[in-house]
Amino acid sequence: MSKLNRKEHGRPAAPTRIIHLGIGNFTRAHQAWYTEHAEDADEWGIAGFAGRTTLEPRESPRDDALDAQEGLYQLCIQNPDGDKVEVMSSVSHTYRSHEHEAWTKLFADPKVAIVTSTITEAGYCRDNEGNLDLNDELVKKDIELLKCGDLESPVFTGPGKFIRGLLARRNADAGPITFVPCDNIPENGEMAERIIRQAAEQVDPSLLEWIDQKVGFVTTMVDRITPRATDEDRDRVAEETGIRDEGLVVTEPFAEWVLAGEFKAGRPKWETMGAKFVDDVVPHEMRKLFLLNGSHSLMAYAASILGHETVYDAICDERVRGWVEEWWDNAATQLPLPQKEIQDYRNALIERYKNPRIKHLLAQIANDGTQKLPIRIVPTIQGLIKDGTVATGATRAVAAWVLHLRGIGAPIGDAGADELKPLVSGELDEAVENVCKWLKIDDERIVDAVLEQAEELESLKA
Ligand code: CS2
Repeated sequence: MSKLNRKEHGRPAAPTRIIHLGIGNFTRAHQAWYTEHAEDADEWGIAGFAGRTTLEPRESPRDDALDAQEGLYQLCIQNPDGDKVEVMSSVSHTYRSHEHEAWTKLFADPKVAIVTSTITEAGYCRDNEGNLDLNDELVKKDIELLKCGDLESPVFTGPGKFIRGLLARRNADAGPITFVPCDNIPENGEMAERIIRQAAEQVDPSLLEWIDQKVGFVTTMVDRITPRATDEDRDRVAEETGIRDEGLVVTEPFAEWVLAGEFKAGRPKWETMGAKFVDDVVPHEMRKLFLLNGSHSLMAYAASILGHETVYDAICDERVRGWVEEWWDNAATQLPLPQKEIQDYRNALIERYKNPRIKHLLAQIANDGTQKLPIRIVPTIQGLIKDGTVATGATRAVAAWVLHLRGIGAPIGDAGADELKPLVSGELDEAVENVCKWLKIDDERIVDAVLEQAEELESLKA
């Protein structure tokens, strides 16, 4: 069985012009794939940094594999009728999260033009108001260190790393650069800008003026369903290609990328691969966040109570399908888009969910609900109650989440849930009230609907 290497399988590494923080499966299925096939791919290499915010460096077999394979990996696109496997070579180099020196050096390199990130909602270290969380111990630590002008010692948070990079870039007079966050967060460009500016203000206010002149922030909507690859996937693809790859990524055929904003130092021709550059990403973002991610979260909590394990199993159950359609009817009222476009997207989603070859675990989607519910589900509840309507498709997701927090359905994988556990341990009606309060929902009619649905869902437990 052969191993991946650039001489035999890929093209030579392109010069690094993009730094990516959070080089996980999603980026390798999405941004790296768009970059791989862009017309000017030979000019744009990605330096991929692991994004974990931990004090102890953590190694994973995937990181080792990518190092050994010179950044190459196989991308297996799972069409309903079979695999299409490609070797991806746009990641020119991979780094561990603790390779701080390499990070600083790359930021100081004038050739580098773009910083992309997928560090999840939590990685930007925001408080409940969406500002930089100045009470977070790691944020405090990073700020103290950077304040002293120390660009040598490690910093650990996303904002800390970005500021360290920008200080190094300013010191080197290396010119403009653009941040392109690729997380599922509404208006992620503005969000990153706010966080970076707030961090700069703490560390060195004179950096703000330099940021005004030199740093661009682009907002994006990203989409491609990317389940974690399993041993079974790795075995099957090894059989198909003769290459054993611990860094294998599996994904669906569909991909979408919509971007808005100014790239101050150039960018790859991603449009040649289908990326859309628009003036306003917000309607696209809301469409994806509510219809796709919202239905994902609903299924993750509600369908797992019925005993389903994957999105495919869930959507094939008529009862779950009905819940999803009801949620979509609610969410559609809040989208500033033509009904036809919404309906087409709903139809396409059903097809994507019904791809029998995508084993997308509900347990994977259920992670980090404290970050997801407030942006995926709650805005629709709040929007509809203004007209006196209780969005029962949306409240079901909240009801199922309350049960999830009480240990029913998919397991909890959410550091943020620690704060909620004591609030959900008593009687069900108290738990519902507390969770609604936490989600800033105070209308009695909504709280009652959540309780009723929680009781109903509990009775359906597999
Ligand atoms: C999912 C997303 O895990 C989740 O929360 O909803 O990862 C989803 O698969 C992607 O956003 C699809 O683009």
